[in-house]
Amino acid sequence: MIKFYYSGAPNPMKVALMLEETGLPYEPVPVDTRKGDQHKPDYLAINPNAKVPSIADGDVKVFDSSAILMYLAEKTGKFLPPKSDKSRAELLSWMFFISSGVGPFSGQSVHFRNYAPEKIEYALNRYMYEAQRHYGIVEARLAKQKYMLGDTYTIVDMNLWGWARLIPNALGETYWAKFPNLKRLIDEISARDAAKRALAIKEKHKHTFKTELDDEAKRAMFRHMHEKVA
Ligand SMILES: N[C@@H](CCC(=O)N[C@@H](CS)C(=O)NCC(=O)O)C(=O)O
Repeated sequence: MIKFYYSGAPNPMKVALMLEETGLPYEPVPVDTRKGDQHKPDYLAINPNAKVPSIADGDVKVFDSSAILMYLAEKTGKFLPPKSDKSRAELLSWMFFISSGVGPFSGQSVHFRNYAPEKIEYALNRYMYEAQRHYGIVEARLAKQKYMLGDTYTIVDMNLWGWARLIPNALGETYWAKFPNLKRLIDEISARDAAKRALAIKEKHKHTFKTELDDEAKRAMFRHMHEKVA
């Protein structure tokens, strides 16, 4: 059975959605990143990057959410576009666009808005601008078609759902108004039974995660605060 190393954060939740959509049997294993579980040697053997999510499928280990989505889609043959060079090129382009753009810029935007000890105007504007620019590109695409790759719901939509459903947190409450087509897609995905089950894994398995962002949590997740390298 697939072991799914997770927390309730955006990147693990898109993999939870895919696992639930495929119906593959899996065992969720909590990784409490606020307690530093991600740095334990046993976990680093699965994900040397010390982040969630990752999966172990027998002796196959996969880390990074987009890689896991691709792995599960190829394993099951589900939630992929129709087979053609053109579709595969679109799939790869949008998967990488999300993992190298949407995810990191949204994450940094949240970090500088909510967690940075000082409010640095330049960083706030830079990350907010880039996050919005990326969502704007997605919005223009979704104004013309139902899903990211056309008429079919695929892993690209799931990949987007991970971060985009948190737009009010990443960009501010008012920003949904700017991206009505993206909101339409995210609402549609959130209403799916698989998405509801994904977001309820914690409760279903009675897993608890630390919620306080105290010194232990900051040491585990924001290691740069304690190590000056620049
Ligand atoms: N590129 C990675 C990023 C993973 C990532 O940043 N995960 C966050 C949760 S969304 C995490 O593990 N945070 C804890 C930490 O940074 O220590 C992916 O897409 O899986």
